Amino acid sequence: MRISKDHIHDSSMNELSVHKENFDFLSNNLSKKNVDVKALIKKLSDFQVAIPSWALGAGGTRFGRFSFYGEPSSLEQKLEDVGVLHALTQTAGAVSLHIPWDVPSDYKAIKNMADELDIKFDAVNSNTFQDQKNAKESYKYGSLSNTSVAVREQAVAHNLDVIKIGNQLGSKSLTVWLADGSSFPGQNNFQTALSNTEDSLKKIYKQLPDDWKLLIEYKPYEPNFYSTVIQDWGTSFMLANACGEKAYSLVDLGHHLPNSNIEQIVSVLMLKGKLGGFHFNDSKYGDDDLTVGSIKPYALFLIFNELVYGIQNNPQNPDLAWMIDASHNIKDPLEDLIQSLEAIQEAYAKALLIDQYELRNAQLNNDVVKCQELLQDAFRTDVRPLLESARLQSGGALSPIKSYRSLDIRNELIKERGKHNIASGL
Ligand code: LRH
Ligand code: MN
Ligand code: MN
Repeated sequence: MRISKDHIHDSSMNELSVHKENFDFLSNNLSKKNVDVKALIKKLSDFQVAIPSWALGAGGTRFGRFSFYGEPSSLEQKLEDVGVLHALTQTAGAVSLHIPWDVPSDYKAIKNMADELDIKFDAVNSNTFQDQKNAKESYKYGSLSNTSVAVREQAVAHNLDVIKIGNQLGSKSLTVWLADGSSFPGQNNFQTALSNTEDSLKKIYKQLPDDWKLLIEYKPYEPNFYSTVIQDWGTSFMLANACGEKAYSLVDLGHHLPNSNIEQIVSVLMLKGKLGGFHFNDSKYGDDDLTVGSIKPYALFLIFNELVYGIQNNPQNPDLAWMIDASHNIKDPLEDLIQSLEAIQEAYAKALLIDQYELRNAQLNNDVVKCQELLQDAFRTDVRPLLESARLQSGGALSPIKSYRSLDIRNELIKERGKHNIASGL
């Protein structure tokens, strides 16, 4: 499924004059506040977020999955879907693969296809939370932390395979998320589990190409409900330090206990030069993987405030791998991802509007009210005309959701791919 630039352009024509009015109004106001609107739009256009291959089909829970049909059933079709997202939004210029869910059969063909669609291969993800077909050892009681040497060796070998696969595609980082932990008190020796994990990670790290990063993702619980080996940013930070300078922490927004101050975690990790990647989603209770910005948009804005500050002030921290890690089963997955991309750009744009100089002064003067005013003034600004303009300038749609619907993309996909339903296997 390819959408032409002309089709996208035509689908945006209806609302062009309204956009122009809104844009002029906003950019006049911002210019009065000395905001460089052009530079801001350029930053928005440059900000690309990777789409996880696993979010393109209908997600779900262990209680059920509902399909929207026309879902991708091969890596090629997943790339096509990312191509659709990127063509409409101009902000989804990368894909993140999960191995072994997405092993390419023809590397050259896949790379060519990605090049044509202007899509890069972001971090590759290993999977030692499921047993693989014909695997000798089981991960039922853990992978890199397992008490069995044979299981640990198998899990290390899998991660090395993932690096090899990623290398052939041009990926530059490996994300490791472990489900390892225990479900009942006494089941595990915490110290042994952590030491085994550190040893295993070091073995993987040793084989990491020089220009790669190892991203260590943490999560407090699930699927284990009593303890998780890499439970929080501190553990991930400790392991990253133990591995070496190419190892970093990865923050997934849904992987925190309720009310955690994620923006502070982001800030501390950037100060220490150890924030390597980001998984965006939103949540009400746990790792809900809901659409970005659908529940706590102000928290997302505060996180972006720290990211913007860190990008500007922490040269010790490398460029970040941005990725969405959200999927649900009651929305068309492509519409869901468009909404997430929009929410990310919106929070980023608002954070860029914060007058950092004024904020710094207000902080130094302990002017608490002014500090809050500065943040909330930026947050309350309707920045959508800036996002629209960034998209239009790059050949994207004024309103990606409206264009997606008016171009009838889901039905086109169903026509091409049939009513094959990967959710139920029908
Ligand atoms: C774990 C996680 C991790 C996995 C993905 C499928 O909850 O966030 O990033 O790779 O979900
Ligand atoms: Mn994640
Ligand atoms: Mn998760």
